Amino acid sequence: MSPILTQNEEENSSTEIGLVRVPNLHVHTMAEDVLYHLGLGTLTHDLPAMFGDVKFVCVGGSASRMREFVGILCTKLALSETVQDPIINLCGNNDRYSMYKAGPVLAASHGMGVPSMSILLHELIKLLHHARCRDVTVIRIGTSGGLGLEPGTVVVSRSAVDARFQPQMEQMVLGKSVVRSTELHAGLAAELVACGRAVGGFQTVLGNTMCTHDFYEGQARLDGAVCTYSHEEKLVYLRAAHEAGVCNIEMESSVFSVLCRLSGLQAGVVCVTLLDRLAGDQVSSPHDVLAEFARRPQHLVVELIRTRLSGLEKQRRDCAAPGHAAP
Ligand code: R2B
Ligand code: URA
Repeated sequence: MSPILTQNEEENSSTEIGLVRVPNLHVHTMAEDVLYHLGLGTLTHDLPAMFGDVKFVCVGGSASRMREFVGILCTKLALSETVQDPIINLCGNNDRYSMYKAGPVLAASHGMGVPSMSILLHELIKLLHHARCRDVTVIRIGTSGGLGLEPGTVVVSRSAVDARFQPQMEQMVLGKSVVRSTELHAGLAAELVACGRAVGGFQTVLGNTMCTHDFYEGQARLDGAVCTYSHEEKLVYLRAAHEAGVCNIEMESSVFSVLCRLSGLQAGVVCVTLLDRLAGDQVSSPHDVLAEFARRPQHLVVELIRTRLSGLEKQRRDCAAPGHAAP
């Protein structure tokens, strides 16, 4: 049975401009919301006080990379005063994910694959909603396999696509197939590309990102424990993906795009390529090379946040200037 909302609850649910939308009416009738995998809850934590000022959420696979990202943010954007030293993990008593905050930026790890990303995002979106955050931009920072690109190239995703190169994701809901769009925010993608070019030192390209449910057979690798196709068949598939506009392959962008779209969040995906999948399967570059590659999308996103924050600061100064008419 669908829950009946009072007019007040409906207004609270999503209609205020800029608030993060939770398009699940049941949530708005719950007396308490326990965000189990984040170790947080609406009755146990003051979410507006802890997270109400968040404007940017950056998510990436590993906890150590997201902690490193917050370190770079603090240095480059002078946000050190806004974080505890050492930087603490804000996920209470659950160690599935890690979350760090510096000023208006929240950084969280999402683990590997669609199910892990999905759980994090459901709870993160509700967290942003309960904290009454406004005008939030969400960016996935990650690694991927490239197609026909120099390793170390950064790909900004136009759209996440499925294994048939379609901008959609199929989810089973109550035993029925539901197909949802995985298009990403075009304006944000263009901004991210411009930031990559401004940072420089590496190539940044715009293209489609294929999201798979597996690293080995799902990504047409020959080096998994199980493989039922030939080298030629693998190449036919990867070349077809390339011709369909796929620039890179990873494992979370589809559900990331879907959930952010449905919650009205501006979302972007920025992944570095660790290897060219048309040339091989093994990720065999030395650790220091891979670590430097992994920092590239981080620097790009720091540049986006820097640009956006200085734009907001300018707006604030202009509004405060004598003679400025209130809108
Ligand atoms: C990129 O790298 C991981 C697999 O190695 C996966 O999380 C992804 O999307
Ligand atoms: N991550 C992936 O999902 N695939 C790769 O090939 C490399 C990193």
